[in-house]
Amino acid sequence: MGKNKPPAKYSAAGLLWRGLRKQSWPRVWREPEFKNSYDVVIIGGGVHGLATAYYLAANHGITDIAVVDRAYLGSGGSGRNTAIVRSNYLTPEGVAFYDRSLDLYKSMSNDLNLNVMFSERGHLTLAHTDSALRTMHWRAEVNKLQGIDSSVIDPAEIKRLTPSLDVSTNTRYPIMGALYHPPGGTIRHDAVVWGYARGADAYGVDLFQQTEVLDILTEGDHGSGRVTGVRTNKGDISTPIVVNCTAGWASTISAMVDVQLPITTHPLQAAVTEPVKTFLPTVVVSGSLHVYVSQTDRGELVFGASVDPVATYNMGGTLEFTEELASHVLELMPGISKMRLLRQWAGLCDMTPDYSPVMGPTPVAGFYVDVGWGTYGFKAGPVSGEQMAACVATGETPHLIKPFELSRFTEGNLVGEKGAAAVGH
Ligand code: PYC
Repeated sequence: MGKNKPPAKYSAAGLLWRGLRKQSWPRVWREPEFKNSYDVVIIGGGVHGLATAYYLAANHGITDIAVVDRAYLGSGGSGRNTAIVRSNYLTPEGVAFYDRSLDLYKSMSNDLNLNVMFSERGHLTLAHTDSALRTMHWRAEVNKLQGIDSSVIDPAEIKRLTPSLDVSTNTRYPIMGALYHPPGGTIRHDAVVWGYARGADAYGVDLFQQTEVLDILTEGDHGSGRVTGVRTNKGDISTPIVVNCTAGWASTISAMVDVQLPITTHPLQAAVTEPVKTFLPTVVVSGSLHVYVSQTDRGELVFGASVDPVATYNMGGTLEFTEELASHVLELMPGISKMRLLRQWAGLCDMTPDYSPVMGPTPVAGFYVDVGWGTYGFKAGPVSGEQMAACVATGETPHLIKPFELSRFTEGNLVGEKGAAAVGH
C-alpha cells in the first residue's frame, strides 16, 4: 500500500454485505468521462502503465491521470506472457531492479487487496554445456553478493526437486547442473492487471480502453521540444507529461516526438496443454533447448520459447514453433509425450541491443519512456511502475532506473543482460 490511502471501497465487510443482500457486484473500474486536460497521460494499459498510474497516486498524491490503451486493459504483453517472476539476473543493476519487483509481487495481494496467486515455487535454469554451467556459476555469485537466494545445484538435486526431468547421461543434451533460485515462481498475470487497474481507479485515475494515440503534440524543435498534449481517436488531451508504457509499439509511439529507440520488435510464441494432475513443482528453463515450462494451479503446462527470428508485428502461431517446442520439451520430460496442446499464442517483444530496458526521461521535455522490455516485461511491472512514478513526480531519475536511461546507448554504458535471458535468442 502506498503512503496515500484510497477510499475503502472494497472492505471485507462491504463485500459480505453485498453477498448477503445478493447485490450485483460493483464495476471494478469506472467508465470515466473523457476530459480534455490531465496532469499526466500514460500510454499503455498493461501492468507497466497501470502500475505507474497506481504508484503516482499512491506514493506521490498525483491523481489527475489518464491511462489510454488502444485495446482493452492487459491486452498486450501483460496478458500474453508466461507469468514467470524471478530476480536471478546477471548484472548487478538487473539483480537489484528485479529483486525490488519480486518484493512488490510478494506483498501485492495485501497491498492491492486482491489475491494475485503468487506461487513461490522455485526456478531452475538448466545447464547442458560447460559454458552454460560457467554462466550459472557467474550468475549465482553476482546474485549472492546482493543477498539473492541463488546457487548452482547438481543433477541429483535437480531430480530431487523435479522428478519428471530426465537427468540421465544418455540424452542428446544431458543436464549438467542448474541455477536454482527458490524465490522465483509464477503469479496470475490477469489478476496483477486487475489489481493495479482497480487500485488506480480507486484513487481517481481515469482508465480509457479502445483509445488509440494518433499523435503526441509538442512545441519547440522536434526531438528536443516539450510535450503539450496527446491526440487520440476520442479527441485531444492537453498535458505536460506523457509516459510511453507500451510494448510492441514503443518505437512507433516514441517516433511521434522524434525520439529514436534502438528497438526491434519480434513475436514470442507460447502454448498451453490440457490440465493434468500436478506433477511439476518448479519453473524449468533450458537455454540450450530454447524452452521454459511451468504448471499452473489448474494443472496446465505453460510453455514459452525464444523470440521468432524475424522482426515483425505478426502474432500468428506457426507449426514450426509447435514442432520445435514439442521435440525440445520431450528431451527434458519424455513422460509427457501423451499430453495434448490446447492452444498457442504470441506476444510482441521489443528487443534492445543489450537486453535491458529503456527507462526515464528523453530529450523531449515531459516525454518519458518505460519500454524495450524484451522478454522481461511482466516480471518488471511493479518496480517499473514504482520507479517511473518517482521519476515523473520528482523530476529526478531514481538510482534503480538510472543505468537504463536512453543516453547509455550514446555514452557506451550498456547493461548486458543477455546472459540472464530465459532462453537463447
Ligand atoms: O526471462 O524468465 C524469463 C522469461 C520467461 C518467459 C519469458 N522470459
